[in-house]
Amino acid sequence: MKTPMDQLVKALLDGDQVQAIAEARRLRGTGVEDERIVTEGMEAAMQQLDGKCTMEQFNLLEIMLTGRAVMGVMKELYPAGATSLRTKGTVVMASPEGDVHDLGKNILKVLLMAKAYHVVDCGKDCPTDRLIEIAEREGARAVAVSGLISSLIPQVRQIRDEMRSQGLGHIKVMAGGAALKQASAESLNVDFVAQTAFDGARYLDRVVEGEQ
Ligand code: B12
Repeated sequence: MKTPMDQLVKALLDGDQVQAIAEARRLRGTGVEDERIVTEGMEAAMQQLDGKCTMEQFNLLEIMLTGRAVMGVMKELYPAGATSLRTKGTVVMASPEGDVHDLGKNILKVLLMAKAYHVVDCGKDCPTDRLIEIAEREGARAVAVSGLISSLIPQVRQIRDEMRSQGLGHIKVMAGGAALKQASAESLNVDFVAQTAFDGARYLDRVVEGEQ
């Protein structure tokens, strides 16, 4: 028998945004935490699309419909206006140059905004220079890089050194996304590698509280 979480995954894979939102509401109603809805529902659904998005196989419509349903559920969980006026600090985020994946980054953005961070989103396919320039201009507390393409790891490794050479070593560098989360912070030359968006948010809270 299908569990309520399976029903959410199915609705997402069907690209049925209305049904997905209804399933997410139902899960919440039974006390399931948002974190589980995101990681066991949304991430799991996208994971199942893995085989449909390789160098050889590419089912764009199906992937896009699921992506749209995922963002619909995020809006339901964290509706606009949920952010408080108080801000804990600024986070500048991007997917690195050459990477057009942005669903994970967008989930992180919604989550951080709901947790009272001021987020400046440099978008996808973002050159390192631009990311650093904006981080400096915005007085960022941290930069968040979301990477899903493994060949871009060398680019990610350079971010912290570039920032240090420009006197911006006080800005934390946080990485996440399927290609980066398998690596250690040391090997990526970053301050923190997050397994999930929630993991990243908890790390930022520790930074703000002065524990990291
Ligand atoms: C959806 C998808 C696409 C969509 C992207 C739509 C979009 N707007 O993002 C489209 C169809 C455009 C696409 C394109 C391509 N894709 Co694609 N894609 C995927 C797929 C199926 C799911 C990715 C996803 O959205 N996951 C769901 C999100 C929510 O998960 P997530 O990113 O990990 O994010 C979570 C956490 O990691 C965290 N997080 C994410 N980032 C960050 C950052 C920080 C700082 C923090 C704290 C947290 C955090 O927050 C999220 C919630 O917890 C993956 C398969 C997979 N297993 O990942 C392949 C995959 C990533 N794609 C792949 C490939 C090869 C491609 C293409 C090259 C295909 C092609 N033939 O052209 C192109 C890429 C073009 C380019 N230059 O970027 C490969 C990458 C291989 C590799 N490791 O290098 C994968 C792994 C598929 C595969 N098995 O081959 N893709």
